[in-house]
Amino acid sequence: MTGHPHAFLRTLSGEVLSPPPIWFMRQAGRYLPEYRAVRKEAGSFLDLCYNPELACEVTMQPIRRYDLDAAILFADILLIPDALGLDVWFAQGEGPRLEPVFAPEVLDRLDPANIHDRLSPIYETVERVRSELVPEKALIGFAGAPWTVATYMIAGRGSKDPSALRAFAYEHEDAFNDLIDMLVTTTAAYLIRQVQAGANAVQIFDSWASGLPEPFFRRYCLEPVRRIAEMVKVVVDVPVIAFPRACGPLYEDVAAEPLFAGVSIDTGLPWAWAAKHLSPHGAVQGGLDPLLVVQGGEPMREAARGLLKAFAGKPFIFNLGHGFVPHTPPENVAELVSLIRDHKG
Ligand code: 1CP
Repeated sequence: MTGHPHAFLRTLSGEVLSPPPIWFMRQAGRYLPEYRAVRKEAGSFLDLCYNPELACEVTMQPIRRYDLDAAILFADILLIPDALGLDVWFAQGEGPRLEPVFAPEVLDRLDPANIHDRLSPIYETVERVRSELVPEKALIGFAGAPWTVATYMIAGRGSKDPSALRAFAYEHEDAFNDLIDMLVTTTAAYLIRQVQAGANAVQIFDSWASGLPEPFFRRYCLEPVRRIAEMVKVVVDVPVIAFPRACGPLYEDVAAEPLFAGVSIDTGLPWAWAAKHLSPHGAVQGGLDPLLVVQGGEPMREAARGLLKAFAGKPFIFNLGHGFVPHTPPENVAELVSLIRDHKG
């Protein structure tokens, strides 16, 4: 069964739809056999990101399989450091690696002036996807939030212990502020180009926004993302979704920011709290534990029904609290989608 036309964008403008629109973080990726086949053909992960034909193909795969309401551009948050001139590579089975910014001097080498030279294939992917996708479905552009991208740049990889990164920010405050500013400007320019190429909304992923002191969160997570939204909206008129993963009660301040049409909630945020404190400010997206989809069966169905109930009567976009993991069975995803589509609320 298909969803409502334009359901994703309508929900972001405050409309309440039942069933709600559906898309999933990491809906394209290793859990799909058709993705693994294209990934093999492409060579490295970065080769895939920078190949418009193949990146368009993997963006479309989950739409064809599940008839979701929105496609998300296939790319990665680390393309910005790559375009700035930092060495970025993806070690097989180990996740991303970057040349670490161990000293502020490394930042002097970065070149924000020419990022579009490197990123132009991404804009071509957006154009291709937009022309393949039916008009009733949305295309989501995205980028990483400055804080999250900075954590990878400083640590040289995904970081289990973000305290070392705060130490860098405190110790080299001027250099760190310059880095955040550079990421704000380049990310806004990157998102504007994605929208001009055909993206209908943008999401900003702040995956490492948890566990920060409140003033630090406001200064380095909320404020830079707010500035990006402001810069984007001066040029193009699209809804912006913020995903400050696991920031707890600070979600309320993020949701209250009028520049964000919606917020994406993580796996740990209580749904009743979110419905009460976030929904009055706009659309809420997300929430389902991606590991329940690995498991499937009644626990998955029960959680999905609970999530629909928690946000009944509110503008809500069905999604996960974080991305699918590689061992997710695709048939569980199919079952989840049909359960939501058949829901009468
Ligand atoms: O081997 C492979 O094929 C690479 C696996 C993979 C994929 C499929 C990576 C490496 N990135 C992606 C695509 C990707 N990354 C998308 C595409 C669209 C979709 O959702 O379908 C998006 C939106 C991202 C965003 C991204 N990359 C984030 C933010 C969301 C999140 O998961 O928190 C982050 C933190 C990254 C960094 C990154 N890139 C790849 C991996 C495995 C990671 C995370 C590693 C870590 O936990 O540190």
